[in-house]
Amino acid sequence: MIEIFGAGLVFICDEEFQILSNGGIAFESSKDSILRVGDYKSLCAEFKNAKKTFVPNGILLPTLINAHIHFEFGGHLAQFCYGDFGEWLDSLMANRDNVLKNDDFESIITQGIDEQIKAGVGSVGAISSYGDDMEILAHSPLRCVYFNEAIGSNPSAIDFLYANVLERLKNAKKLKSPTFTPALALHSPYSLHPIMAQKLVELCVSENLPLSAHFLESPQERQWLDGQDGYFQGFFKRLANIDNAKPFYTSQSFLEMLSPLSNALCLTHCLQITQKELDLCQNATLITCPRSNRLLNNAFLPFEILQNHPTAIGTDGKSSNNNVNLLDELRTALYAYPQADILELSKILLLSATLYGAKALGLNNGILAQNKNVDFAIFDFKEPLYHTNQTHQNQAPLHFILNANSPTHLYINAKAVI
Ligand code: MCF
Ligand code: FE
Repeated sequence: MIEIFGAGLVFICDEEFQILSNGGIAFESSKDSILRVGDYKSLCAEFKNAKKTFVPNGILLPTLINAHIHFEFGGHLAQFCYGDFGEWLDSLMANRDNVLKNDDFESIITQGIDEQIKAGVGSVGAISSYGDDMEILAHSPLRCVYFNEAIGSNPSAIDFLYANVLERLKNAKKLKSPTFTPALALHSPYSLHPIMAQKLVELCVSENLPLSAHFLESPQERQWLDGQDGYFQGFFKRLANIDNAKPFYTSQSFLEMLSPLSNALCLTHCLQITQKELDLCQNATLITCPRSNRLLNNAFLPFEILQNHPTAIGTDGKSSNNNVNLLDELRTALYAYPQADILELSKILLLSATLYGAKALGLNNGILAQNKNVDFAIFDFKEPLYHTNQTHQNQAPLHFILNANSPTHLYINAKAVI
């Protein structure tokens, strides 16, 4: 049977941010491929026997994509220190076990998943440091790119840590499905031995796995990679009793190591990135996590970068946020760039949560178009959001970010989740 869903406004989420009035999508029940996108009445005429749903005041758009989230830290409330990256990392190292060692671990992960679905998120880039959230995510309705994170700088522990990440990847591969993609993450240039990093990059190239890394997040990281001193000098002394530790990479050599990757490479945060470095990572999609960046580093990704380089958006984990609601994240971002035209910014942000999220994670969704996955949401409002400004531009993208709360319909993988 063919199903048609339509709404008063449809956000296609292509580069031009096309908006259809009274548009819709058609697909075959349980087949994860959009048949047609277009005018609702024309679709109904074409597929006469289809099952039809139309939401007059609704907005139909691709399910949102939370491109960077750590579900494992969902139990965190207020044990980590905010306002300075070094203080945050010290507090995380000191309290990590308490936060992770939670009797109710399973329900914490489930709550994080529910929070995604309730905010209209259909796909996530889940960074996992330990692997304990793997099964729950693989069996959840979410479409998940599951990044098994590698971390470790001490040469004597590398063999163990490398074997551990490979083991987690092997387990993730057993769970592979249309909605669960095994992948790898390199935690960051400051925390990862280059021998292990190099091997993992080669694995990603040969097996075509998505790769994610935290990159140039803090002034401390910049000072370490370029100046070889500052906070991380003390960090390695305290952590491993190393005198005169040296960074493993320069920012440039880290990017050069990633240059063979062509498929789904994401670099998260990048608050300190320069134009020269951006030129070196044309193969990557950036991911910004505005609230995490404000809390740990007192900064937002510069607007010029958001505007000129494809950038996805994520909530990061509760380890650096008050919740993992992507709509709240978009609202914060809307207020973070007062210099930008607010309607243009709204469109850029919605694309960061759809089109560019899909690019970052290597997914076949994030846009409403023929042959894309049947991943869509409808949000209903008590009145139409259509409103034009003096230049006759539809302000619905802005009003959507301000007012969207929870979808009335949510389909992932052609299945109704809400
Ligand atoms: O994205 C934020 C800030 N930057 C780095 N790491 C993390 C973030 N949120 C959680 N983390 C985790 C990371 O996955 O914190 C630990 C790792 O498990 C840091 S250990 C040096
Ligand atoms: Fe993170």
